[in-house]
Amino acid sequence: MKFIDEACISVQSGNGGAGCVSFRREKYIPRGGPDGGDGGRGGDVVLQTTTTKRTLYHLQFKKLYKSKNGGGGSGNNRTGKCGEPLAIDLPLGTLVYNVDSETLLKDLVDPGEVFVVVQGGRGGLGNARFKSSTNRTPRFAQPGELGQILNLRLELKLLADVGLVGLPNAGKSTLVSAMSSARPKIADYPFTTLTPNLGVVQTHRREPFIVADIPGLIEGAHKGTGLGIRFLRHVERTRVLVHLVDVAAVDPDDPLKDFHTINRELREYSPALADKPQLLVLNKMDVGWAQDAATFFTQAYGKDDMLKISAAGGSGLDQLTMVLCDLLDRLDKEESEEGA
Ligand SMILES: Nc1nc2c(ncn2[C@@H]2O[C@H](COP(=O)(O)OP(=O)(O)OP(=O)(O)O)[C@@H](O)[C@H]2O)c(=O)[nH]1
Ligand SMILES: [Mg+2]
Repeated sequence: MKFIDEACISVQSGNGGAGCVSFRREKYIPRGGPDGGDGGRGGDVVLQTTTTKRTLYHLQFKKLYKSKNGGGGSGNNRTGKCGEPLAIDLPLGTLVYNVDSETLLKDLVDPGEVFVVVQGGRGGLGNARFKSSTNRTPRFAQPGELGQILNLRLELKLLADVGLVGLPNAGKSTLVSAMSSARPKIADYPFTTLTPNLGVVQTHRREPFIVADIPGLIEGAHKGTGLGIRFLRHVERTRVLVHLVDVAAVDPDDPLKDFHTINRELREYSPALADKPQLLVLNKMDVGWAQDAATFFTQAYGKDDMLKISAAGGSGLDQLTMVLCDLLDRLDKEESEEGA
């Protein structure tokens, strides 16, 4: 299935049903008075989150989503039927914008969240409601209120705890597949990953956390080179970035080149993204010249606060998981203290 993270749709709520003009007609009850019932309410259009959808692909085929109109009132004071609401399923992390006013209407982040995006029109009042001492036989009723139309732009920003960034081929997908049960495509060429993948990491230390693997970034990504920019927004909401550096590709003459390229692209895209807590991880420590390359890197970097792993060989992964757990625990604590 295609990974679609933007969709434009229109939603229209149902019209309210018309109120009814009717008079009670029964044998032996002459001039029984007005008994026209009210119209039923039109159906709402609701947006609801579901964990079974991961993209906005299912919204590509239809543009207008309309709920049912309310039924008209009828004699004997019968109220019309309410129009059925229409529910649209959306993945977690969907932002809902009003296209015309360019305002954010809702950010759907919780599982099972329900948002009434347009309310159905109210039903019109039947003539029984207009009976008064001065008008005992009202011959009019209200029409139903019309439903509303809204043009929406839906934008998906994945919700993950950890975002993986790095050059193409750094081993991001290998790492996600080693840490979680996700099985993204892995291959020895750049741009293997074309769309983001999420993996759930199970640990005994804390509740599971989610890692997002996005396509590799290259120089000029913020200007649209490569694929990365389209997907950077999917790590915008992560709490921690893991910056994966391919140690096998470290250039002895300029060991920090790749590292700086990625950080520059992050900053150009969004300073907030660049300022996120970042964990530096050297990958492919199993290759022959990895130790030397790592030494070049550390010397140029000036400190040794990084992890060294082999995503393919499995070494250092337990430690990486532990460090991420600690970091997420710390952020949880900080957030709860700020909220208190
Ligand atoms: N020797 C070695 N090779 C690795 C390691 N991790 C990944 N690779 C290899 O590096 C290549 C690229 O791995 P991917 O996981 O596809 O890299 P990626 O960062 O997801 O690449 P893109 O999706 O193109 O951005 C594959 O051939 C992997 O087998 C490692 O720890 N050691
Ligand atoms: Mg990949």
